[in-house]
Amino acid sequence: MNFFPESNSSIALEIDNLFWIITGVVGIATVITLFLFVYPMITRKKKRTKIERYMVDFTHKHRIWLYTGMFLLLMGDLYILVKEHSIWQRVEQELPEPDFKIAIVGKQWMWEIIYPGPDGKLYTDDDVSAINNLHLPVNRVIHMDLKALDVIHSVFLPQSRFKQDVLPGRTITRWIKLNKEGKFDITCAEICGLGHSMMRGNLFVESEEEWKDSMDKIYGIKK
Ligand SMILES: [Cu+2]
Repeated sequence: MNFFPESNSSIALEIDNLFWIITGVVGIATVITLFLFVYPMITRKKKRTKIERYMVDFTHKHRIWLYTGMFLLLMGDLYILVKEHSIWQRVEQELPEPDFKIAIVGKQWMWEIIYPGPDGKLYTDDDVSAINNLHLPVNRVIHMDLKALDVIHSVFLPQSRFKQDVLPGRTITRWIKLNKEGKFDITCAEICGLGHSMMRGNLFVESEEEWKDSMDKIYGIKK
């Protein structure tokens, strides 16, 4: 059984593994926490005076369990931190040299994709924009300048395990490398108004030739 949607990016499998690690650690932490609550309750002194009923009556044994439990919870947290660090470092902190650069602007209620135009440079006069359809080449490092025009949106590429909130007035540059050709989803993961559910786009991951053809069409170049 597949719990996740199919994956198409270089980091997807690691993110999925991280999901299971966190789910496992948090699951164990839940059991430990419940035990620490319930165990002192069922093993406490049965006959208590009125004052004792309002007191925490930890015995030495309870205390040992409590400290052991707290230690295990702390170790669980540290384990998650260690496991996620290298992925997070690569995904969020590093920006490998790009092969291609685009911008995505979220607005009520669509995604505007800005392509650099035939000169290959973003933010020049020949930039071309398209709505909701993003064409990218497979196995290339892509830089995406992510922005919002009006309210907070969130660029979510479920199959790429990529999600980034976008805020008006800010440009956030992230990178992605896609490793499977096909048609995938772009959605908004932040409630952004009445038309939020209409903010669906398509991500087309294409081979080098197909992608060049798509770009020529977008740029209106006739062959
Ligand atoms: Cu939105």
